[in-house]
Amino acid sequence: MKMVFRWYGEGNDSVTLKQIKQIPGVEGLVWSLHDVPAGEEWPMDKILDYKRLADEHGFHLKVVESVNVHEDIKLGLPSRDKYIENYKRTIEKLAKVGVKVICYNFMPIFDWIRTDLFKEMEDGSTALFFDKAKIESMAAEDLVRNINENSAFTMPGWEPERLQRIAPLFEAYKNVSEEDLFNHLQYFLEQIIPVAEAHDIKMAIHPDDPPYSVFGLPRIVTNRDNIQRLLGLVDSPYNGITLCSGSLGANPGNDVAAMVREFAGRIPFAHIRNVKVYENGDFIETSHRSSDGTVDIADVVRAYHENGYTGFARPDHGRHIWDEQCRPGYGLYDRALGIMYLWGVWDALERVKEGRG
Ligand code: CS2
Ligand code: MN
Repeated sequence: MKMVFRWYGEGNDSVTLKQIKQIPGVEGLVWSLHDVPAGEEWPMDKILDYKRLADEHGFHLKVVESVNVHEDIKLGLPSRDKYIENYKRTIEKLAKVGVKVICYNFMPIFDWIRTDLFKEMEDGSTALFFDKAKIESMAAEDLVRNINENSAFTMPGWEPERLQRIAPLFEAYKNVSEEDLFNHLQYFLEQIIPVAEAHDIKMAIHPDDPPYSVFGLPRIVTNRDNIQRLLGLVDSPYNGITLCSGSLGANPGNDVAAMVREFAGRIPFAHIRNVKVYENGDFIETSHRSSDGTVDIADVVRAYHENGYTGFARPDHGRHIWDEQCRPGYGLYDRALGIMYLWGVWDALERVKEGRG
């Protein structure tokens, strides 16, 4: 398990590289060019600037999250081909700075969806929260406003400029079924995977968050059967998944540890975090500890360990604790605590394996 940490870039993150350097075992940054709109080719000079900065602090840049997929590709429009070409050029450029994994998602319009960015928990910390009934009765426009008014940072997937004209986007998806979305993903993968393979970069699709349809939009990266299907669309080790325990775990019907055991060879990137799901379908992001949430994180780590996992892993979202002012879900403290929990479980399993348990 190779530990990495998501960083949004200078001026775009409350956490500093110096702080990340002090978290045990973190070797690389999970990065992106957040100011390049989805569909555009990434400029080489900006990639090289990032590389210089990472080198100065002794971090590698092997994991990108995300190179976002243009909406026309997900919609299967004729204009998709030019965006796919741009995607290929970006892959070629990323190979030049040593990138090995590209995380992306195939969610229509939005990325993750939550109703509250800073929901107060019993212990006074705050965390990302999803109120199912509220979502079901809410207009998408109101949610966009709510999200953007409550965060000091622009969040990927919630860019106000892009979502200003949300009605035509919804209109465009009106007749797109899950089956169509699978076909559009297949078209994309058939073109992208050979390029990824030639440059030794693994593509790793992120599950939908939450893993079911919201606002009537189709969502396909939601459960074991669909993951198995998408891995078969192009059956190559370069067509992989970012197994996000928190996203998939928001549906208690998903057995995350079992998915790790089944798909281990196709998981170049692991997102490990916990989530507590309530009976009414609401959920809140908790600490990583198994007993704090619905996902048995210790067992998830055990599943990776059993498979001799050598891929990349990061703590995913964290709570906001100790009064930290940060990007929702991306503070320093709780993610650092999460890393130490992951190492604790991992190291204990290593001792047992070596017969020193
Ligand atoms: C997710 C996504 O893991 C996460 O933070 O909430 O934002 C994820 O980064 C993207 O869906 C990956 O493309
Ligand atoms: Mn994730």
